[in-house]
Amino acid sequence: MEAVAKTPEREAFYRRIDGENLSALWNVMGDLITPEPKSACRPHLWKFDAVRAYMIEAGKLITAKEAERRVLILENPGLRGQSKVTTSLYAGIQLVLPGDVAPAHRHSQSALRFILDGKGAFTTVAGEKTLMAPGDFVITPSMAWHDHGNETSEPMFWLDGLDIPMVQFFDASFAEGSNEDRQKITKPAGDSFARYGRNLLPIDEKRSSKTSPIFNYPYSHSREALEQARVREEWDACHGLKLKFANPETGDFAMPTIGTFIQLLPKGFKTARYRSTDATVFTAIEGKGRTRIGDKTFEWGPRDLFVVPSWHWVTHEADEDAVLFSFSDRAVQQKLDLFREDRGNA
Ligand code: GTQ
Repeated sequence: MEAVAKTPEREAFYRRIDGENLSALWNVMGDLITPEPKSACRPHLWKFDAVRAYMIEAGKLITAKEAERRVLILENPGLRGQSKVTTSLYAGIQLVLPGDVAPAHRHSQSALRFILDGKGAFTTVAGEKTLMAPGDFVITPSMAWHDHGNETSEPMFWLDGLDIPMVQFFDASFAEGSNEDRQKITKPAGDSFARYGRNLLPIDEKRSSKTSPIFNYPYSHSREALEQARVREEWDACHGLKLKFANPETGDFAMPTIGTFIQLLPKGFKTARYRSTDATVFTAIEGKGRTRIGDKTFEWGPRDLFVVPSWHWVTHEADEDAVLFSFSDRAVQQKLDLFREDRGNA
């Protein structure tokens, strides 16, 4: 849209109304209502090994207890200083060292963990403790008590994804700490999965939470699902083979505010171009390849992380069998009738 011409009379008028906390729509219309998404969010890739080295340094500088959470935030280069990986989402890398206690707290923000490195550290969520391994997708629902620890002899690194900017946008943040570093464990290990993860659901149960009752989706299961489906060789041109993590009670996304996905790109596969309105954070679990986002190409291997902004054309190419985990705000956009995608001609 073309800028409205300036005249001395108009300028004087703008100054007068400015004092009354008023402004003229016709000067800002084109920035507010754009013909297609225009985002400050930029494509970017973080090499895990580089982040890992800084995390080890952070591990010597501060305990998990003092930090509350020992996390380095992945800041989108177009959104620096805002603790955002995309306009609506937060991402960070968390390190839990042997003996660490990340004390119990709870907050309105929902969190996902995607385990990158290390095996056997735990998180306790709403009274159930779960041990985690690489590729596991773990959920902390809104307002659920959670504390993390590591009783193994090796460090654990995971990707944190939270809806912090969304909650900030709505001014809806509540948080509290606990007097106990570790919450009481009130449920046997595996309880949630046994009740909800086996295509069985407790009858007559009134759950009000919109978050999946399964809070650890183990990688062994995700990988097996991909491997089983691959034998049919029915590849999606844009995605290879892509599955969403689902809430078994509703079939909706596992989290109310964040959509999470796992996808297999077989060796040599090159996807057709695709774009969507949900800016997406990706990390590789297995394999290596490259992703083209707009006019930039990023080479990735295991544990590297990259972000695709809204409405940027993206193609992936795998040099060997590759598995990608990703998350976005699609869960919200779809509920609000805002989600759009474009499969090119595929
Ligand atoms: O583990 O509870 O990356 O509360 C940011 C905020 C992790 C957590 C983050 C959090 C957490």
